[in-house]
Amino acid sequence: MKKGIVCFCLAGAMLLRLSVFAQTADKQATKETKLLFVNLQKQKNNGIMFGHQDDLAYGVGWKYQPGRSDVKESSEQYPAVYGWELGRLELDAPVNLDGVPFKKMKGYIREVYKKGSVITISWHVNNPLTGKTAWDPAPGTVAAILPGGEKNQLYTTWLDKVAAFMLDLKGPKGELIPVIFRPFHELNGSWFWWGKSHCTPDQLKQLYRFTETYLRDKKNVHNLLYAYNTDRFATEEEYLERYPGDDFVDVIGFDIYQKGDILANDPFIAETDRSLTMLEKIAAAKTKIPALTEFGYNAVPDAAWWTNVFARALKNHAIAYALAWRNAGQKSAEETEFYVPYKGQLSATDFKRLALMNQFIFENKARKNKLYQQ
Ligand code: BMA
Repeated sequence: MKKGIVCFCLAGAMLLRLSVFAQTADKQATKETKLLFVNLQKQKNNGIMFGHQDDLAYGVGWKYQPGRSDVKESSEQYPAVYGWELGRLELDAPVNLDGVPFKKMKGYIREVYKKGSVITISWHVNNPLTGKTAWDPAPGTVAAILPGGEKNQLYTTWLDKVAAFMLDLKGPKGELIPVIFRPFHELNGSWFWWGKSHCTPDQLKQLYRFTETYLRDKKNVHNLLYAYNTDRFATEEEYLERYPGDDFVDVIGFDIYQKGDILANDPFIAETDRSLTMLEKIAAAKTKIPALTEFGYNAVPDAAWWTNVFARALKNHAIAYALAWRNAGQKSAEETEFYVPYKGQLSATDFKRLALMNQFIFENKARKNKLYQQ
């Protein structure tokens, strides 16, 4: 090949790489954050990373025992994605709304980053207008925290705490650890104060943009990828109704849970499959990363659910990851909550089969993908 052509090709390749880099919502994102974005885009075609909320902190029947993980104990492998939750950080509480100490959480985050796994963080933020929980849908809350609103100042002090948390996450070389931040999740439902019935699409978009701009430009937080995420949805229009814009989003996803007995298997497969098809179409058009941001079937009461239902629902899809919700265990005399099997649970053998499928990526394979490197 002639020298001129070589130069031309090299310049082209560099431009192409830069243009891919430029797609993170935060144009000043750290090198590792931009690399995570680019690498997740590529990796989604080679398997779906399996994730679990609060995985290392507790499981069914245990809490804070080093090395333990229900995913590891039932499948023999650790997850590739770890979900954590900031609710109550805004109140300066030492533990989050599910009792996880923020100090321990930071330790787990540093530990899994070193192993090459991915971190995503949600925020069931209290209602800034009433001081009650995220599930207090007092009318006018979103309007009250937008600029000019009576609680805007309070809300920014809460964002200061989120910023301090994110900026305290550092890797071995002092580099900031990239996090997929997922605020205002399930925003087309009406159970949270930022939900559909409690604000207009425009107000939600403004809230999302304000939050991101504040963290990025006022607080200099540059280690975040932003995840926009709905609950179940029926059409692309519904999905995008409250989308804050391509310049504010890196990951797009939705949350879906199977409910009822195993007769609900087929509808769950069909709906998940259909929704993922819509999600991938939107992600491709916008060059965003598609992910299943939360899923689960509480107490997994079907021995073959993992390979027969979950793997089938995701079979024709190229998404970056799927995050199972938390293994809270026995919450009260009447209520148990867990979404991945513990050792010996009814679906554990089948879950182990899932962890061996090429379709899924657990910690060992994720490490080889070197998601934070060029
Ligand atoms: C919900 C439940 C709650 C928990 C909340 C925030 O879905 O698991 O018990 O407090 O998520 O993590």
